[in-house]
Amino acid sequence: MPPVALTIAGSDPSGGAGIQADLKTFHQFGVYGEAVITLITVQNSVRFSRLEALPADLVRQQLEAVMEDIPPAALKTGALGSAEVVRAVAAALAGFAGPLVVDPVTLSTHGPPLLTAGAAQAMRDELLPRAALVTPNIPEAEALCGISIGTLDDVRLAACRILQMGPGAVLIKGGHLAGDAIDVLWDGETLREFPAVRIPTRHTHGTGCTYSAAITAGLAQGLPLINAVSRAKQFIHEAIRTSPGLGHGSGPINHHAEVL
Ligand code: PXL
Repeated sequence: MPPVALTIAGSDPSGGAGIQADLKTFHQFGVYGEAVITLITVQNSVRFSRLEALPADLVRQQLEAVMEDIPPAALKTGALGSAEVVRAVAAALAGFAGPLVVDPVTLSTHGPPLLTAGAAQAMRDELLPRAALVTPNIPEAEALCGISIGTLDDVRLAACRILQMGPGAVLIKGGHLAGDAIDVLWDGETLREFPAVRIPTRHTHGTGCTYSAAITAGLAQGLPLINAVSRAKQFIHEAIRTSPGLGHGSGPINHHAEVL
């Protein structure tokens, strides 16, 4: 039987981010993908014009249906939308023993917040403590720990602060800083840095979703966290480098990139 991974996230109809990116990434890694939808967006590579959060009980029922029949080996959360959905997900996951990757998505590149302020608090309180890994980008790390991040030293400090919120490990992605994209992984014992040469491109839509999905796929396959992150980092670099050039704005990355 194939390894199974689940994403709990929002829909991006343009296919670059959210549920669509997660499923394509699971598939590319040879993992059977499941998807619980939390919210629906109206967007493309140029505009983001609407966001509808689904009722929390609808999210909970989707999750229960998946869990009682084909429970995943690993799962990730993406955009959750409301505090009610965050709480419903946390409650429904109470009996889940596998690794949970939390992508603390708060903002899309353009458009409204994908998480309300109350939902951000609920995520910190109820989801982060049970996460094996949390994967903020720089603005998300700043929002989580209240530190303004301008240097790699700031990133390391923020990683320490975020780890104190209870996850097993934190991966802060450096793509929003100047220079090379250096990601910092801290698990309380070992600090690992994953550098990659910056690729000059506007086609980076869905990078965060795809990255955390690639890590989740690796965990579903039984890879140690550090190996799952390292392989996902290579994949995401290659996916950005070979973006298909679709769309009139910030287009998608290449979900068909080679998995090493
Ligand atoms: O990349 C963050 C993200 C997550 N989930 C959905 C999105 C986006 C960004 O656009 O649309 C549904």
